[in-house]
Amino acid sequence: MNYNASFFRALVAEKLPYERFKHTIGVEVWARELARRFGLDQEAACLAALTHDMAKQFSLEDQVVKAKEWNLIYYSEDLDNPQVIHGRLAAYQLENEYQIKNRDILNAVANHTLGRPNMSPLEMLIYSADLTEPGRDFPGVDKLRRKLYYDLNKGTLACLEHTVQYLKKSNQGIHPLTLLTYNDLKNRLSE
Ligand code: DGI
Ligand code: FE
Ligand code: FE
Repeated sequence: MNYNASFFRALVAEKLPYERFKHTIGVEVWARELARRFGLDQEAACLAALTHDMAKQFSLEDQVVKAKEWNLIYYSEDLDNPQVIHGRLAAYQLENEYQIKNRDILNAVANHTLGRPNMSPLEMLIYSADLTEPGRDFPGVDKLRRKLYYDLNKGTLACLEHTVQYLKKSNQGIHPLTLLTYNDLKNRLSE
């Protein structure tokens, strides 16, 4: 079996609810365009985009069970809002069930929700494309898209700023990795 973009496109079409599938295709299209723009591997970007939310085929309860079984709980805060762990589950599946060996793809999928310090260009691209794909609609999303298209680093920092502000406003706990990622990127860009 050739586990390429076509394979995963068909897999998520079958396994994910329609709205989630539509979001996934939106991330694929936008991630490919950004990869082209910044001279990154377009095939890798598509594969990461297509698979980033594939663990959402499992119920949240099952996600927690699998995350414990596969040793993918890294912070006690992961369990405060278990919505944040599905990327790690998908990366684990890609590596262990589908023999995907490209570490950058695995990292981009694993870290697409919270980021991590020292993200690679592909990791930043998937993190940001997830938030700003064509189907997303929230105040300021066009500004984020423009920033991103102009500059991947600054655009990603703007995406993190947006996320931190949004979580604060809606009184949700900010995960330590979100803060670490935000501070890391801010420091790297001011050097
Ligand atoms: O899977 P998606 O819906 O496409 O988007 P996502 O993977 O970026 O986010 C999944 C969920 O995680 C979403 O409900 C927002 C939430 N989230 C992201 N960062 C944080 C967070 N929740 C908390 N409490 N703290 C965070 O830092
Ligand atoms: Fe996600
Ligand atoms: Fe997503």
